[in-house]
Amino acid sequence: MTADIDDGVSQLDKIQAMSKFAKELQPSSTRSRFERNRRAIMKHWKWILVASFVCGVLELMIQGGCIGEHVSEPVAKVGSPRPEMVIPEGKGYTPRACGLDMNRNGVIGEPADRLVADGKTSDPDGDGIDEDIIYVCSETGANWPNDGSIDQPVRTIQYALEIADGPEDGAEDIICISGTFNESIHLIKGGVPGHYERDGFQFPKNPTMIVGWDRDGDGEYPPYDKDDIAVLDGQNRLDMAITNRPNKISYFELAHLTITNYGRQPDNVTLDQMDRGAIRLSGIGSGEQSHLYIHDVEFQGVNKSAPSESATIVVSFWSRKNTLRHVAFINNLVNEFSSYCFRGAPHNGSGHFRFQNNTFKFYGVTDPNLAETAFSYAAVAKMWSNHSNVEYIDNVIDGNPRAWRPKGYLSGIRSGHGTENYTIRGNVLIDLGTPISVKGYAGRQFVYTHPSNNLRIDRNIIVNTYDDFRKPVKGILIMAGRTQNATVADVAITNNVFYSSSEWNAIRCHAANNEGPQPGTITITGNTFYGAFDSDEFAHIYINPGRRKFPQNNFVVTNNVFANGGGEHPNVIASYAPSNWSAGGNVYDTGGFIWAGEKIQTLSQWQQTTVADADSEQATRAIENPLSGRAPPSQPGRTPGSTRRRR
Ligand SMILES: [Ca+2]
Ligand SMILES: [Ca+2]
Ligand SMILES: [Ca+2]
Ligand SMILES: [Ca+2]
Repeated sequence: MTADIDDGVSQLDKIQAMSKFAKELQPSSTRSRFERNRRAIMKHWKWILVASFVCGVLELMIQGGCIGEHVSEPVAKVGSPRPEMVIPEGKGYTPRACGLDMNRNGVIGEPADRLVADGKTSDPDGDGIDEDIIYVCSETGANWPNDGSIDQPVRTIQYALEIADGPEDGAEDIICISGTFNESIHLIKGGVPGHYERDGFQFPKNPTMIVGWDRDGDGEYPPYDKDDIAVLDGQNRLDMAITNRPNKISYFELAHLTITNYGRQPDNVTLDQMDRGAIRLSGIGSGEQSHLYIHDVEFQGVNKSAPSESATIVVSFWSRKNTLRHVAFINNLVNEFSSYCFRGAPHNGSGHFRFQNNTFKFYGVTDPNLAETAFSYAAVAKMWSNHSNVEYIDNVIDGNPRAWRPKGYLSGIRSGHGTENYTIRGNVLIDLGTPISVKGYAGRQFVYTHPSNNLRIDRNIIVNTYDDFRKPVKGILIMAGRTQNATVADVAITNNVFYSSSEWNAIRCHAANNEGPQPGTITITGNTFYGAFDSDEFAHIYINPGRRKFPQNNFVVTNNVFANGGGEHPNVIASYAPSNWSAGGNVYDTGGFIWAGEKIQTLSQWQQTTVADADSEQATRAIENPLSGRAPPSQPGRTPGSTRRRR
């Protein structure tokens, strides 16, 4: 935490610059716009009535066929158009010629890393052992009697996996693919055990690989190199591209190809559980699968427009009683998917998962005749159970709601019950109903050995520009539980930027339980908040334990900037008075507060009531949408106009 705050020194200038810049470019805040609209309505109400009446008559005439075509279909509400957004550099997926680190030296894309699938190199990782390289071409290849050599490529990926001899000979099997394949494949044999470390993560050293073939030999791989084709196409009739279910292998790397048009068919009732999507990483039963690495893959239209269901998952972590360890998903595009991208309950001891530099874009159901549940409960990631050490770093998640109009919860990253040590850092989350949430309790059927704990949410940019979600938007949601083990303990929310052009709760905290003192601390430090509010139900920070008996009492709220674009509404709403409330160094909007249900109008009253925030100030700040392209690209908040910082 200290490091985060120290880093803030350099960030101070940025936020000051941003606030100043924002004032110049955005002289009229949403708040004054509301006021202008209200005054305009008061002034011209008679004319508005007349106009409404004329419009109503015209509409009746149109519907009755008096004017133009008869329109029988209801016209969908379009809502506000999406403003232009600029994604900061270094966030999300970037197509690249080579994302491989074949010589395992921690540097990606060197000349020495581009020898795999080049059609000639027999020892592409340079370890002195010739790998078992099998070439597959969907057009010119032929299965038996071809042997998969460069001169005799086989035709299908599944056949290549069948003739691969596995790890026992000490040479890993590398399948190089060229062409378009309409296959559902299952993995058969894993790689040679062993790993190497890069950026603090264990990657497989000698994995079984399925990799796009650099067929033109220029050192550039598909899908970046458009001259090389490597596509698995399910043609909207195949359920899954790659499954690890039957054999549950370890040491596997999938790279440089496209997976498209799998899953999705809504009426296929013959599907087995959790098998609709692109990849399933594990199976049922027992055991451990480790060192699974997926990178530089473009997932296009997997489960696109499929109804929301728990079995509809792009990359399934479903692993009943299995342990999954060292799973990395780096620099991939998941474009236009529905329901879940990652979902499952990685079993006890599972962990170190890394999701880094991926871009996710939702595209859910659009058939208005489907039940409301078909539009609900989608998430990029929903994982629960006793696993630990999960990182989401520099991803871009786009809810894309204007394209498909979600009705229910639309989530980014969900951390379920029993999870520990989650790091959610540097991500850009756009137009999601619940961008980030953490849960401690999920029903009586589960056993709880400890609370969900140590969630770090740092340096993310959370933006909402969609005003038509059915449920109020919550930037970060912390949920309640039943017991001290079935709840949420430590959560640190630091250096993030929250921005919504419609009303929301940037942080909504229900942390509490029914058994005894609530464990942990909620820390909210160094963030910038901008919210438009239309009522006292909404605030930047909303704290309410509901009916739970033991609410969270430990809060640290320091060095944040709160800007309120929507009127005289609260900065903070607390339905009770947390007994250990430590706050300071904040800049609050002039909108006031609610504490233990009582409205507080001024900062001095707030300071007296909470016995905190002595060095905070109350001021109006104009905050720019951080993705507008006009604001500095990265700008965690912190004490603008003041050098006072609290440690
Ligand atoms: Ca390298
Ligand atoms: Ca080798
Ligand atoms: Ca082998
Ligand atoms: Ca190439």
